[in-house]
Amino acid sequence: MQDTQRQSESVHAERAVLVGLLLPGREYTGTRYDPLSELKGLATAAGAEVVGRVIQKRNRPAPGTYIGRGKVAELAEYVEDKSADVVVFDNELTPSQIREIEKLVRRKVLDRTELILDIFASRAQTHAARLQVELAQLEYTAPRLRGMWTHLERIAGAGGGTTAGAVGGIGTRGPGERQIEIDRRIVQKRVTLLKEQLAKIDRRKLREVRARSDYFTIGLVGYTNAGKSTLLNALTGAEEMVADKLFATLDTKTRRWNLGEGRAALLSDTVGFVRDLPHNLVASFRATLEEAIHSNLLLHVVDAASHNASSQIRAVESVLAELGCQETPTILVLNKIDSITDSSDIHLLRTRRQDAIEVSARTARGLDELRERVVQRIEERYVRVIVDADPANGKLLAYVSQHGQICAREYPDGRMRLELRLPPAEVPRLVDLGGRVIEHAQRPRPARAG
Ligand SMILES: Nc1nc2c(ncn2[C@@H]2O[C@H](COP(=O)(O)OP(=O)(O)OP(=O)(O)O)[C@@H](O)[C@H]2O)c(=O)[nH]1
Ligand SMILES: [Mg+2]
Repeated sequence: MQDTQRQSESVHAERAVLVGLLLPGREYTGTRYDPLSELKGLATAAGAEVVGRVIQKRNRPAPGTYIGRGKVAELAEYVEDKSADVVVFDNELTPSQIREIEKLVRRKVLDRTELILDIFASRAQTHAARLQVELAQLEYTAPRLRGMWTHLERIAGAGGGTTAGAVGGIGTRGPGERQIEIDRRIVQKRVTLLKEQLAKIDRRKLREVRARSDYFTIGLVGYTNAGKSTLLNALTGAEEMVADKLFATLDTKTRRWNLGEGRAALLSDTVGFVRDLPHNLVASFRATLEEAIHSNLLLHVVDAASHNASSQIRAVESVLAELGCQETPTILVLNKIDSITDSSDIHLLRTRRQDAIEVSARTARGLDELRERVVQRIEERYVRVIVDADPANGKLLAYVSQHGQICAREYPDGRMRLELRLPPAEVPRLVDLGGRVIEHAQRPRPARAG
């Protein structure tokens, strides 16, 4: 019934059993009601059919088999019973744990990181995204390559025509099949090549992002499926792909957002975050996340209808910290306010995060208020200045682009006149650099609805 080579155009619906370990005090972190609900979402996103689940409580992970030998024996029977093809663990496993569990369960075993990498591999559309995913997969898998060899051989042999014999399917997309034939040195070469190519893309991306410094830039960040793309569309009239699936967006899109009164900002969509986002993936996706890293302001979009909103917020905040964005001003945007239920986390968040703003990207509720809040943030940080300078004064221009935004540029009588938004503290520097300040609003104007 199963072929050993996966057809690239078909997503094989493998039968998956999910396994979670509940450690003391860590019970139900991530998911208050169902500790495996997110893993289920991930497995489904990868194209698998979830046919069963096993949860084990232990004081600490067992070094050899993670959930303990006795439990693995039970798992082996359970998996047989359910005719499952693959077992997915809700955490990272060491290569030796994977080998050991596979030996006992006689099925392909994946950990959470491999599953996430696999979804990314199936979603990557552009050249850059493909390179990024391939690098992350190679880096995660290369140290396990030996395990990979024996494991694929063993599984292919051991299965003997049963469903367990399938090689391919989830966890083997992208460079997986290729690795069977090649040796570690070739992988290393490929990793080096990919890194070079990605570094080039990174540099190009950085130039692009820097070139936008005339504008105030805003990054949409948030957990996957929170509604970032929907919000981008609602605010800017764009038509980004929106889908009720995890990681619908892998490439950043930037659109102009009209804030009223002639003001505009650039709004960028980003890849969704997830709890324990694999480190390699964060590193590989730096170019994509560059928009967020260099934004003047972040909108942290939350699915407030979810009962996991609080833990998703924490997960996103930790990825932002990893990217070095802790200092970037952020507005917490509680989205999907149109579909909250009794179990939604919003009730808790309303008291804990009073700075947050409630919106519905779907019904447009709260979007005017969001825009006002953004305008207010911009005006709090920046004053409006009109400055006159020599058109050849490159130093002043460079300084201004780095520290503020140029809103308008005119050339009356061979001079250059700039309308700027600049942090108040930077204004004296304009004079030092040879500019003549014509107009300078001392105090930020109160925000008005645009
Ligand atoms: N009820 C409701 N659903 C929404 C709202 N905003 C977005 N959605 C739905 O949530 C799902 C995910 O929306 P996306 O905009 O694709 O989410 P995203 O954050 O871009 O997701 P990724 O790109 O996968 O990280 C879609 O089914 C949207 O229709 C909202 O305000 N209310
Ligand atoms: Mg999206």
